[in-house]
Amino acid sequence: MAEDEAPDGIRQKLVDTKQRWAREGRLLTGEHAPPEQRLPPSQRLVRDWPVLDLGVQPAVAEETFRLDVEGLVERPVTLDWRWLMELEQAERVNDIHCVTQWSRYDNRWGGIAVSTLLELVRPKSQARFVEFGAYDGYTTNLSLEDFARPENILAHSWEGERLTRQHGGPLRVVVPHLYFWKSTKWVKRITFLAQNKPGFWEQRGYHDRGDPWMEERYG
Ligand SMILES: Nc1nc2c(c(=O)[nH]1)N[C@H]1C(S)=C(S)[C@@H](COP(=O)(O)O)O[C@H]1N2
Ligand SMILES: [Mo]
Repeated sequence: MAEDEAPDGIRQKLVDTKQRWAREGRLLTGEHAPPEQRLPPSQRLVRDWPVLDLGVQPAVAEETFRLDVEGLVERPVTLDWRWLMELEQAERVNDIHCVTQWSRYDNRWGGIAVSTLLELVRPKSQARFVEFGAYDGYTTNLSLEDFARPENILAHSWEGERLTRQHGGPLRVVVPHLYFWKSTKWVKRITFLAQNKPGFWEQRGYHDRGDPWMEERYG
């Protein structure tokens, strides 16, 4: 698949709309807010949990699930479900901020802390960026610094239950300090890189970093 080609089966109309928003700078107020302000600018609080994806929700059974962690690491691994469950289990409670302007407070995640994954694979000193791949063909990118934050988790559970397929189960990434498009559902691959590699939305006009308090929606 070519780098900027869309994955199969996605809802192109939905992608076109969001891409147009980026071009037009929709939803932007130009406000900034200090991180102490819990609700970032132009966000509204919701109590339900909206589902957002490209229109494909891949069914991945725990038995066939594999996560490849590769690239500039001392120890590349392919984690199967059993291995994941043998790693130290962690919990994190944090807020979600989606670029489509909803935020949701106090989500309790269970899974493997990103710090645990980093200890296992040991990124080489040249590794400065991370690219994520998913079972639906989605990709996104982070700096290693943003990925290594202590609140980040590879989540298999939410509020004590297994994460549902619609929210990215069996395993998703959760990076709460950035807009939620940076949090890959149905994660399949984590690649450590020396250079930045923009992902699906980043190639379509969305910001490279996506800090909600700086309103880094588009870029
Ligand atoms: N694999 C994959 N991950 C993804 C997406 C996607 O389409 N595919 N959408 C992103 C976007 S834009 C958002 S807002 C969140 C939505 O997660 P949720 O459906 O659990 O709320 O997932 C992010 N991760
Ligand atoms: Mo989103």
